Amino acid sequence: MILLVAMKINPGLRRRRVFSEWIVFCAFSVVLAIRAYGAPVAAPFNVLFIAVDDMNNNLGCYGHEVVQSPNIDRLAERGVRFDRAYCQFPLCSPSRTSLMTGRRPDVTQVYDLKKHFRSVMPDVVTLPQLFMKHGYYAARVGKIYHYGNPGQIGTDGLDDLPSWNERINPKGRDKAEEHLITNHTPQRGLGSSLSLLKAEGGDEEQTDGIVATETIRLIETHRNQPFFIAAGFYRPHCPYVAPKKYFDLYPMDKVHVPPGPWDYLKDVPAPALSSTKPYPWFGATLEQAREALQAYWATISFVDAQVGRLLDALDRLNLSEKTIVVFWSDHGYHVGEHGLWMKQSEFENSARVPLIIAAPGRKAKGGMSGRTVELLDLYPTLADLCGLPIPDGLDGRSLKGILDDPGAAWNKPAFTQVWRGTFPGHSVRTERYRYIEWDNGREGSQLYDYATDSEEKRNLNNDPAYAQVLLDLRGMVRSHWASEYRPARPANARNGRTNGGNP
Ligand SMILES: [Ca+2]
Repeated sequence: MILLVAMKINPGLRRRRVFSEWIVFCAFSVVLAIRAYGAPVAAPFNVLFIAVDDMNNNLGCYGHEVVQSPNIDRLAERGVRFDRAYCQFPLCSPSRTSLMTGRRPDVTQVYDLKKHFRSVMPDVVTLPQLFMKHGYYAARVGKIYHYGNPGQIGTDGLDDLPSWNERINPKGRDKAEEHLITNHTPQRGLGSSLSLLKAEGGDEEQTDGIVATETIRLIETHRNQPFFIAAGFYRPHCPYVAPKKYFDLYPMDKVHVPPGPWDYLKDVPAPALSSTKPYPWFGATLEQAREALQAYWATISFVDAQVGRLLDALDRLNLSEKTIVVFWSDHGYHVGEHGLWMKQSEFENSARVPLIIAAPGRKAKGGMSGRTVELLDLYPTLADLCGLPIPDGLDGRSLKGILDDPGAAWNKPAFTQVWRGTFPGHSVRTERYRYIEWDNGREGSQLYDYATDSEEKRNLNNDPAYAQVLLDLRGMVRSHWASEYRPARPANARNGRTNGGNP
């Protein structure tokens, strides 16, 4: 108004001068507003935190030629797909605890499926708890912390009450129809079996369909306040139960399990393979293993469809530009490689996880990063992206720079550990190599060069050409675990049981 009056009084005033005076006027007004009302605050981002259980990288966006995952692929197009993302311990509870507290397993001392981190760290502030402390609504639907799967579906599992404002435990017809499941490994319980069901009925009757439905309901209800909402899916964890139509995506002539022989494994120390007993594939036949793989892929596509429902809901509610979406699996999953099935190995297919972050406002869209990142990096990353203070004591590092430039400099390798009864297995992954040692080397070691051996068929630990590489990597493992990450002895070390259960 003032400028319009000025132009009327002096029609010859130059346009540039009007513009500069307008800028001064706006700046002055902002200063007055700040003095009157305090600093302006940008609308905070929401977080949609999507967890899947036991999903490996058999996904379209990771280059798999058979598996159909159009919705997870769609999410990857919106953000960054991490090609070398690793869990800290390839078992449910230790991995999820590490991620949710931002601490390594030797800090949380959770190595099994029973111990709760609050018994060791009673006052630790978990990731959703941090968001709650800063005014967010935090809720989970389904499995975020450990949860016996399928045994504890419908309960709170090994949850952490201080982490949430609200929590929902779906239970679908898959629980009521467990008696219909075919178990190819009848000596094993459903939670660690090669078992499957081509289910009748629609997606929304299944537990994971209800996870999506309830998550969407929470988003709708809380869309006008900052939220951290976690959707924890139970599949593709066994038993591999999905509606029939998802099995039809994978005709058996497309389903192939590595048939062996595994002569190259004579150079591998025994603990490297002891996660699968009886060996191979828990004693299933080749045909049974193929059926299990078909079913595993069917459950991936089923979960993918539920992820699509969540993304559609964000679009419908105009929340996609205000909501950071994270997609992660708690660890990888063997489907026959090296004769192994499931997790708890230190090979790539057990330690590696799918990880996608789509963050509005970051520059990289549809990019792939080859940097070695860890699930425990998620805690500082989400705090950083949302402008929350990052607590002291976290072991991860923010990935924000990689979300702008997937090739950004990065010098942090990924560390993964397991237990074998009375001794640990420690490993480090760089962008080219993995080194593993069992009981600090007393039970053997492994070295792989992924530039020349992507399938881990040549253990190079005795190859003179790699002597210096081995020394360097061994030094990284030993310095990492020599000080603050000195391993505690797991409670079950005495009886030698670290496998099995319902991870
Ligand atoms: Ca798991």
